Amino acid sequence: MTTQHPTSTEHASTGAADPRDVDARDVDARDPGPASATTSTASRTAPPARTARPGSAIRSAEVLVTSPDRNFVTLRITTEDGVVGLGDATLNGRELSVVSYLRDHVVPLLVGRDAHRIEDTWQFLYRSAYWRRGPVTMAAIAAVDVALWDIKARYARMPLYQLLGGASRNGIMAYGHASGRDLPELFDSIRRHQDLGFRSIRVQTSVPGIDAVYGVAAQPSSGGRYDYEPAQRAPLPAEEDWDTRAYLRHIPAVFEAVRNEFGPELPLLHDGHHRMTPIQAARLGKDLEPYDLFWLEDCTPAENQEALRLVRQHTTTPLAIGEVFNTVWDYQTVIREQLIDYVRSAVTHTGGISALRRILDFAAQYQIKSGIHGPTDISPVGMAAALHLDLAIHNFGIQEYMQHGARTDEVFRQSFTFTDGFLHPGEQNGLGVVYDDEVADRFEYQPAYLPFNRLKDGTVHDW
Ligand code: EZ4
Ligand code: CO
Repeated sequence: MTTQHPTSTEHASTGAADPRDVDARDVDARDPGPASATTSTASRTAPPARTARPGSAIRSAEVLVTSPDRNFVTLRITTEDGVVGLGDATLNGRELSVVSYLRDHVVPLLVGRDAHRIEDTWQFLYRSAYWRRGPVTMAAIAAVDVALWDIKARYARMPLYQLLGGASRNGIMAYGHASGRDLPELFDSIRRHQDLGFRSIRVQTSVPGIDAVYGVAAQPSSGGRYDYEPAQRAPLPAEEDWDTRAYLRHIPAVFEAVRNEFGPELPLLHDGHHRMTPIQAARLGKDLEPYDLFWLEDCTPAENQEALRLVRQHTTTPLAIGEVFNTVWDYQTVIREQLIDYVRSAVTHTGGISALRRILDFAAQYQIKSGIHGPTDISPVGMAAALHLDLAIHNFGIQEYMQHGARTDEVFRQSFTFTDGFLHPGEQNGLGVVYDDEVADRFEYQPAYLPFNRLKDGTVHDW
């Protein structure tokens, strides 16, 4: 798979300035205004969404695939004015499905539409497909939605968060991923994250009796990256092990040791990654109460929202869920019944900024806060979208932040900052991300899979 960007060379940029903003600066002069928009609409048979403002009509939509440190799928939309917007469409381990959904079924619908009509385009893509929801569909819609928000903010010559209502805070508290095979490695990892500036830390460890487990990074001694990247470039998925009883015995002691070492203040998080039954999750939540977790994430498989009722009855450990959810419907029971404390959806996997904002506004009525998903499989474009939303919403909780590799940062030139544990999307117009085709083209798509789990007797288990 190669990238598709026929106009890439004319957009190539080497300096810090974004050439798309130069395009945007002249927009007012070319904008024909409402009168000519009416004329234009009347003179054509196409629906109004396609023709209302000729300058902001979508000229091209390109699906870009690159694999600097891992695979990323990006949608780039360009208007007749030459204003460019980016959207992240990366679905870890299933990347090419979204490429096809976009290229074969969505791009032909976009060309000629008015880029300003974000809500109309969202509803059109959601409803006209007839087949609703699902990670592939919603990642594709998210990419369009985010690219159109990027474009609108570039036309407005504002950072995107200004269009979402402006800043509700000065900075975005981020948590990092510490892990270790044993306590000394784990403590070392937590200290390294503190040195990087993180003030909140997710803790994952190996479990005695389990050979390979989710969330434990390659350690510096083994020469690998210090944070955790689960997808592996290989023709087949890696097999990991699971034993819930061993896990439930081990984890509380780990958190006791971490609290003793790092004191009561440090916010600590943990990811159960959908592996427990409701009663097992209830027990873990209870056992972890003395260690005052910021949250316990994905304690049960997320398809059954009602499972959280049982967990909730038994524990005051705050619960976070939703990284594999796609729409507000996946949250209906857990939000309305106040079964969770944090919404984990990514902008990228849940229909974009428009849709996640709706979910978070619904959550706000129940004092439920955001905890937007931010692993390395969310591209810098998806992360930027999350940061603009984080800054603007009132019910912000925390933002997950796994730093991307240096090659990824070369492909996606970004404006965000990370200072003393707080992220900020920066003040560039739009999302503040520029896609460098020349660098991206050096890294071809490589098949990669997430691992899966088997129990000791060979049974496939939730990963
Ligand atoms: O396993 O993003 O909370 N973070 C996570 C991630 C997910 C990956 C899957 O693509 O659970 O590490
Ligand atoms: Co998770």
